[in-house]
Amino acid sequence: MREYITLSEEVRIAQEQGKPIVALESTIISHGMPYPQNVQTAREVEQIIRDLGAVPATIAIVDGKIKIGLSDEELEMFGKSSDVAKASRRDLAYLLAAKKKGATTVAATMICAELAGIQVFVTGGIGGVHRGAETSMDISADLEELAQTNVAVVCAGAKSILDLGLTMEYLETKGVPVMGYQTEVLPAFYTRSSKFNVNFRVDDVETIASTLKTKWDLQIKGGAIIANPIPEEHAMDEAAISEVIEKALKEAEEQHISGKDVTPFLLAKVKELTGGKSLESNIALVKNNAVLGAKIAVSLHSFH
Ligand code: PSU
Ligand code: MN
Repeated sequence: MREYITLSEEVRIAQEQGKPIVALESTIISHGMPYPQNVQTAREVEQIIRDLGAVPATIAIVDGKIKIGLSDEELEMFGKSSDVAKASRRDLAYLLAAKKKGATTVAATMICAELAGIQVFVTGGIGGVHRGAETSMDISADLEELAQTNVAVVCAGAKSILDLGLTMEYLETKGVPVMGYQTEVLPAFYTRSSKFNVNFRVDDVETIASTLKTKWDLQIKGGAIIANPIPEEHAMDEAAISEVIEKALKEAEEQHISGKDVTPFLLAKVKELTGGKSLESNIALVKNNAVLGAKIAVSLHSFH
């Protein structure tokens, strides 16, 4: 196992000293935001985590290794390169064996984090059940991963490019708890609310951490979602974002986009149609999630 994993110096020392570590994904850098904002955001998110007493570990596939913690040069490379594959569960083994570059999705980052003994992972939004999945069968591997891999995912909910109701049903079937941080309703990434409720409203970090500890103590396998609404001042107008998403979905259908290209296509369209506003929101919500994730990691760590 160890032969496939390379820890950065910072992460290696953190593990030796028994410090709390927070995993971060790389698809958000390579496929989620434009350069240079992607690299700048990645660095700022890492610093937020350090300032709160945890250690960041951005995860990616390079040179036949799972890198847990990226150097400045690697971050820059992932932010700039156009030849980085989107790496989900099914892609990991091949990308490692073929020594190709891979930016890990939520599913793949969870796998790698668990291998490295990291329990908390911060991102923007998760994949889910796509609209029309009853015929397309397009359901993100992120959901199945949440069902089986013991990593908590802090996110701002899921974008309404997905069917949020079906996504919640799927998570319920798989026994994945969705906790809302200081909210009863499932946030929808760019907006603070949706038509759906979370399973549990939790107002304090300690209860989130002790819920995770209890779940894993009981060996109830799988992760958990901690849904953290975007800060009010950065939220987008609900009607405006819905219109953009409808347009993006229509274009995806017209162009017969399928498979792993669906999510990146929709994300790129939404960005194109909203201009800078959605990028600004995206950056703000990831930073907000980093604050919460670092606090959860520190709290969870205090039980050890
Ligand atoms: N949703 C977002 N931003 C993202 C993604 C999803 O709002 O960057 C990325 C994440 O890496 C997620 C992946 O794990 O897309 C899901 O892709 P798919 O639907 O193909 O599983
Ligand atoms: Mn898909």
